[in-house]
Amino acid sequence: MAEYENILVEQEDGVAVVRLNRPKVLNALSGPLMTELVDALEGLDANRDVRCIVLTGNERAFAAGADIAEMADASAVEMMRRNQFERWERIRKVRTPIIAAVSGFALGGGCELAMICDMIVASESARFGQPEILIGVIPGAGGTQRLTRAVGKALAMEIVLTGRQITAREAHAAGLINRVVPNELCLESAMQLAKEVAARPPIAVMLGKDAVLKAFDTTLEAGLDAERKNFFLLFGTEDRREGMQAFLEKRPPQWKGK
Ligand code: CO8
Repeated sequence: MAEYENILVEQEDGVAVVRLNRPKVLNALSGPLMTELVDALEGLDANRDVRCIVLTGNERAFAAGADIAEMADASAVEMMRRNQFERWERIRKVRTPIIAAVSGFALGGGCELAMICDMIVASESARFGQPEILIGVIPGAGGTQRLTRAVGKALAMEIVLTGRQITAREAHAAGLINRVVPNELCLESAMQLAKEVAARPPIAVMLGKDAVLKAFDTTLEAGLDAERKNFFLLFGTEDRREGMQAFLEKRPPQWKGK
């Protein structure tokens, strides 16, 4: 596996754990960190032994946003030239499910990174927010869109326009995250969920993720059309035959990923 400076990558039973690792700056998402993250995620996505990915930080921070030091003197043209959002588009195209395990701060780009994941498990200590307004900008990596779709206009508007952080419980009540767990169980709980996903037939998992994401990208008609095509496609897999046969024979299925 590649050697990285800003992230750590491990693998265990079909689940890969990617840990953001710039603790001194609360995992601020610098250009080099994002480059490594995209490289790692794409590598894991291409690895058939990896069925689910957990993305995490440390106890104090998942990530406190883009690296402000990197942007402080940048002009509009310079920011445009950096084309940093191309990396975010590449994360969006990862087909393997990604679960964020969030403790501490998930702010700005950190909140956006959690939201680009497919599920979020959070510690009681987690704080979500889009504080860009407090430094004179607005979210730039999908925050105004994904947050609004997840929690609705009223709360999204408040978070984006005031910069207020919300607690894990508030995020859970608003539908932003899957579950809130005691601090010490966050990674374990995300791993448990990841192992459950990893134990399911992989092609169906991939096409299920693809279809759910279509609900964000398209009209209902186009989304239903995509869902149906994925559904039909699964009838071409060996795992589909095995799943139904195993049910009828009252035995556990053996998935092959074919
Ligand atoms: N960028 C750079 N350094 C950071 C960042 C950051 N986002 N966040 C924290 N740090 C650094 C601090 O400067 C400090 O460094 P040092 O020890 O050298 O002074 C260290 O991390 C610890 O931070 P604090 O001392 O501030 O810790 P506190 O516990 O007092 O406060 C907070 C924690 C509240 C999280 C505070 O650090 C903070 O407000 N951070 C900034 C949060 C923020 O504004 N995030 C949004 C940034 S803009 C953005 O994300 C736009 C995204 C668009 C696209 C993304 C592209 C990647």
